[in-house]
Amino acid sequence: MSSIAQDHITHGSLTAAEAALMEGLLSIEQGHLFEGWSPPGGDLEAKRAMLAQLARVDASYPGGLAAYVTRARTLLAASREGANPFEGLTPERPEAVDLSELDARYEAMEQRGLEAAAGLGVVLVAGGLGERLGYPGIKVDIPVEVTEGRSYLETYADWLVALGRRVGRRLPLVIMTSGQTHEATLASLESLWRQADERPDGAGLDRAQVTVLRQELVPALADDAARVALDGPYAVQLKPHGHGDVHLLMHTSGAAARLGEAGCTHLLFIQDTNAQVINGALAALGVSVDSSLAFNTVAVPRMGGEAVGAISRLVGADGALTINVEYNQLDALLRATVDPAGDAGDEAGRSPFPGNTNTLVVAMSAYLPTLAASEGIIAEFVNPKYADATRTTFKKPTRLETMMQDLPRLFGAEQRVGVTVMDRAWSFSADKNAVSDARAKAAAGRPPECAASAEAELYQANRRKLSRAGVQVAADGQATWRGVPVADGARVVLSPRFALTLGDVAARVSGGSLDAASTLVLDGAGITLRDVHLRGSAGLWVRAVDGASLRVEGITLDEAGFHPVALTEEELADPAVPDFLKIRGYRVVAEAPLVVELEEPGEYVLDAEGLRRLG
Ligand code: UGB
Repeated sequence: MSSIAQDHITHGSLTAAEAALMEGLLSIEQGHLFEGWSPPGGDLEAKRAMLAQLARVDASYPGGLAAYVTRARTLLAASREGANPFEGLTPERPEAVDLSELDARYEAMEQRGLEAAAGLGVVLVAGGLGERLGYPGIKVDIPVEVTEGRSYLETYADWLVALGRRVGRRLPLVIMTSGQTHEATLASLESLWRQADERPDGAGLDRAQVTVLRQELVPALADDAARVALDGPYAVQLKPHGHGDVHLLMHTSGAAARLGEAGCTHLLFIQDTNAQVINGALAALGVSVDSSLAFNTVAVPRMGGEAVGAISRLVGADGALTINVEYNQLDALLRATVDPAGDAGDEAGRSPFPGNTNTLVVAMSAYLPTLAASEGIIAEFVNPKYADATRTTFKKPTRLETMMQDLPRLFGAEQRVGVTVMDRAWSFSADKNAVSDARAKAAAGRPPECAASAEAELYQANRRKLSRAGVQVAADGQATWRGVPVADGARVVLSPRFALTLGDVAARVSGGSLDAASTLVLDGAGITLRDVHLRGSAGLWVRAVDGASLRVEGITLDEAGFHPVALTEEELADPAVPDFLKIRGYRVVAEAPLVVELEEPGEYVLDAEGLRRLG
């Protein structure tokens, strides 16, 4: 029993709750936390702050610090022994539904998803900071593209609102933040709600449909005995617990239960910087419904060695489990089982395993009982960096971590786990890397996953939608921004208000052509285009409130509309230039685009005679 702690407990300067917390900590061999304390009565404020920090963690973790430390000891013991979590399991390529082609089957799944969308809720994990991205703000605030400038959060909100209006139900959005992203995320939501209040058609995000859950940090562990790491004499070190916290919070906050009671049948889990998710989400939901999947991962072709999880079917003596094997574990697993070359991929560098995008469709019928049984603690793991071969001391403190995609580890055999493979640029193009890392990845033949590639692939996916609808779209070229090669072509922004499915695009656009340097922005449910030709760098920008129908037909534009301009070295070094431009290396300059903004419901036409109101 630590005498310093005991002196404080008996001294009487601490409250009963503080003394009880200390007793509890002593009972799980954490007395070292108080060895650096001054004698009772001194530094009372600092001591109370440390106890408050510990009390907050104790309250936010099911079973409190005792449960955390006990679990940590078990996991650290297994890790020290070098236990292989995949012992006895052999990875195989998983069965998957292949929706790589935007064909009739894809459209059927999309329609199936639309039919089920009234039961959909979206869960956005946005607690991560953009260390790798080197971006000063929160990632959801980054504009996905700089033609119209919608951010990731605005893009997700636009999609959810448009889908809700289509299916006649306000769809719920749950956002997980962390201490590092919470306040800024709330501020951005306030801005979205103000935008909604100003819209005459009410087509905006409503406060009532959003739940914000803030993930707490967990104690860092200094050594193999799971002693909590100190940060000076009066503070403990805390670290992120990982995005698997989303399940803990969905459970402990009651949000999952409330969504179930409100009629949610499926949850779509999405990451902070993957705007392409809205292209494939309905088709993925359709697959989940069509195949009665408890858990469905949207996956993409993966390159060997890529920092993307590999969806594998792990086969063992007592059955098989389709699960994500994280990129830092796959190589060892493959070498130990089926492939001495590890995660090298085939002669073209392709991995046999689909790549995890962390776009997950989870059926509430499986989710709710799993949360109840696990209290939301999903498959925690520990990954210490050992200081030496004894594997008892660490180079730096470690912590328990959990990943959202490990949920199926807790499923029973009756819960079907599936994978839906989609074309990569269509469904997944994240903004995760700073320009320097993106250049290196591109040079190594891997997706750069940066702001410029995310924007380029948003346009590319939209060009595909128009091309499928019969528009003559100039072939993709290539551009290079700050040394990162990206697809180049007409900059097309189709808001979710304009189209939610491939069928919507085909119903609203026919004929026409887009030159490679042209720009087209369509934002409104009542817009249709017929035989519209954009020549050269012409630009057409149409925004129409719900209730305003506009037929654009038989026009050819060849005025200089928009064009991208690379940032100069001076601009890249200029603090006045916004970071969201620097991380992509260019801005889009509007010269003389044809802009049509309809804020009054009614019937309009724009043709060779110009813009007219018909009714
Ligand atoms: N996130 C949180 O909300 N809280 C946290 O504590 C941590 C993260 P990263 P990661 O897309 O290619 C994932 O850091 O975890 C949010 C998959 O595991 O961007 O390294 C964060 O805000 C991997 O299999 O990615 O790798 C972000 O929205 C692969 O799919 C999300 O969680 C990889 O993503 C992901 O966090 C990928």
